[in-house]
Amino acid sequence: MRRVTPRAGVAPALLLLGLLTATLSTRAFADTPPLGFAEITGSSGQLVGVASFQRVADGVEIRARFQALPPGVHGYHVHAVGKCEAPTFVTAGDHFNPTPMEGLALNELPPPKEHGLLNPRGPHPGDLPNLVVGEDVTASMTTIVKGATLAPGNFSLFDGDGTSLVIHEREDDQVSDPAGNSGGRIACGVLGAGPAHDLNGHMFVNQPLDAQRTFRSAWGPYAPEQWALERDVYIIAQRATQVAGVQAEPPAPQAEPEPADED
Ligand SMILES: [Cu+2]
Repeated sequence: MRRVTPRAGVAPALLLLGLLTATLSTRAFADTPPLGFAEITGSSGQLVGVASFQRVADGVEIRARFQALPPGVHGYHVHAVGKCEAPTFVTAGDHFNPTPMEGLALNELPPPKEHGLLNPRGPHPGDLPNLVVGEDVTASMTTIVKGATLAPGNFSLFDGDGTSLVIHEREDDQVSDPAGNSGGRIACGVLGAGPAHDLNGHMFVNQPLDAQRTFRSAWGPYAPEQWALERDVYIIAQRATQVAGVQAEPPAPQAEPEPADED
C-alpha cells in the first residue's frame, strides 16, 4: 500500500480523490439519472456555447447558452455522430434519426422519418426549433429532444458513435428534407457524459461561459463511469483531506450565480 505524505498541496488531495472515485463510483452510478453536457465551438475552435442535457418525462432536455454567434435565426439539431471537426463539422453526420425497433422484425420497421417539425412525414428525433441569436450575439434556449434518452437504448444520445449539437448558418424551414435548407454548419459540440451543475448544485449553464470551461478543464475529460460521483467525491475528499490536515484545492473559483437564475 502506498503512503500519502501528509503535507499541504494539491498532489495528496488528488491522490485521495482518485482513491475515493475508484471506491465509490460503481455504487452511485447505478441510482443517479444520467446527465450530459456539451461545449459548442465555432469553425475556428472558439467557444460559443455550453449546454446541459438531462432526462425529462418525454425526452432529453437541452439547456444551452451561446455567445459570439451571428445574429439571426439558425437551424439547430442533434446530429447522429459525436465528432465535431472544424471548420465544416461534416463529421457530425446526418441528423439523429433512429427508428423504433423494439419488438419489431426487420421487415416490420417503419420507414425513417423525414426532416422538419412541420413535415407530416417527420420529424427526425434530432430536429429542434430554430435558435434565435439576438443583436447582442448571444442566445439561450431550452428545448426537448422528444423520445430521446440518455440511458442505453435505440434512442440513446449516448449511442455507439455518440451525438452532437449543431448550429447552422441559416434558418431551418422545418419541412425540406434532409436539413431544412439551413446551409452549412457554423458550430458544433459533442455530447459528453457528465454532471450539468457545479459544486454548489447550480446549473452549469447559469455560470459565465469562461468559468464553466475553466472548471471543466480542471477536471479533465469525463469517463461515463466517473461523472456520477465527481461532485460528491470532491466534497468527500475535501472533508477527508481536512481531517488529514491537507487542504484540497478547488477546481476553479466559481462566481455565485444570481438566485433568480436557479431553476
Ligand atoms: Cu443540422
